[in-house]
Amino acid sequence: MINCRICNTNIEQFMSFGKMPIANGFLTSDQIQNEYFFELAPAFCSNCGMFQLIEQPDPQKMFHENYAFFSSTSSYMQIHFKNFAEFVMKGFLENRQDPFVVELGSNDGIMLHNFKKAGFRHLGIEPSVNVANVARSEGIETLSEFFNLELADQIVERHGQADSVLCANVICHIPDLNSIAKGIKCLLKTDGVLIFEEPYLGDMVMKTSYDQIYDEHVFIFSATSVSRAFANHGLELIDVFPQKTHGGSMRYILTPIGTRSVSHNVGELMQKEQKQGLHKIETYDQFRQKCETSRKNLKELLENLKQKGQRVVGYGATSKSTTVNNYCGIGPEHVEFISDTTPVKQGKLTPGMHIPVKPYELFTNNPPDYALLFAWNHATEIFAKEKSFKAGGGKWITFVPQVKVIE
Ligand code: DWN
Repeated sequence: MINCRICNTNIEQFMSFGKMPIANGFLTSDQIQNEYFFELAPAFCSNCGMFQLIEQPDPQKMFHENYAFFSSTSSYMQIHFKNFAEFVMKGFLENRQDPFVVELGSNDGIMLHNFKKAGFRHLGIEPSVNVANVARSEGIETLSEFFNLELADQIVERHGQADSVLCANVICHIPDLNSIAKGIKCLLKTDGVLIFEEPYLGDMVMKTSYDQIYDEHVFIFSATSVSRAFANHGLELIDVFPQKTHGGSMRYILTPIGTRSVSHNVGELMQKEQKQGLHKIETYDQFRQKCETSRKNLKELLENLKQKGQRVVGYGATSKSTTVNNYCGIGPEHVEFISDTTPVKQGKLTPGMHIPVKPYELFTNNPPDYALLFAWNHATEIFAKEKSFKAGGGKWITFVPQVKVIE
């Protein structure tokens, strides 16, 4: 039993995915003996509605100078962040005097570069130095530090308060959400706006996309949990916009309480969450059963293909695939290698199960019989790019929402 990270109520894990390594901890063979593992176990707090991990490794173990995920590897995500930036500029920054935008977890500058191009004052906060350096090389102002109240004070002193604080796939990574919310409240102008988007609990439960659960994602949010967590710090959820990215995300808009009217979208989404049963612990028991079924089906499918001598290659060495491979027990005996376009992942082994990660060219030069789509959230972009794989008789395997071979 532990206490909820938000409201301190006693909570218990409803399942365990077992011992897990760092999701982005791609490694060389000489690092295997010192590989770090922790127990990946989620819990749901029925008091404040927060879905969370019982244990999360230290941030320095996950985000550092060798961080392996670069947002700009997906061309679809580049378009998404251009649209996100325009949504903010048009909807919240027009007619403001020299507005200042801060992005927490700005990665390689995929979103901020749009603000820079449009001449906005901007600042990115990105603790992983290697990805931050990519942004800096493009002239995007970036600090490599972990965001907290102290840093918020320093930013305000140096640049003044922000008109807009933005985050994408970041807030759900930070365990001390209460402290982050305090920092954001301090950083934001009284008429400023906090906008962030994250994988959505409703989608994860509906699609059994349990691979959203890994070390970095200490929370999986819903409108209900976001609204309650930020209200404690004087920030009000005033609007929500569903997003297709990362397999189903939600964009949340928050402002200091009472400064803007609340859209009907918020109440409607919360009602939908009740109907889906996101507030009930039984929902998570059913989710656990579906995860177990998914694991059984995927393992059986891969064992069958192995017996038939079929070649299976993974597509996209995602963070999410670390959960799938370690939970299901999928190793190099099932998946020959995983193809990935990210140079720092290539030539390494996947965390925990040690499947080799190889350059994309090895996939195209010698296509397998089956490609296991770990980057299922980028399926539209990938299927458009890989028409010749299918035309040549190659088949895709997916596991979200169900394990199946796409004929
Ligand atoms: O929250 C997070 C999300 C936003 O991004 C982070 N904690 C880490 C990361 O999670 P992920 O690794 O599961 O994200 P992706 O975007 O699903 O990763 C896609 C992977 O697939 C990358 O390594 C790039 C690779 N890829 C590829 O090889 N060919 C991607 C595409 C689109 C491709 O065509």
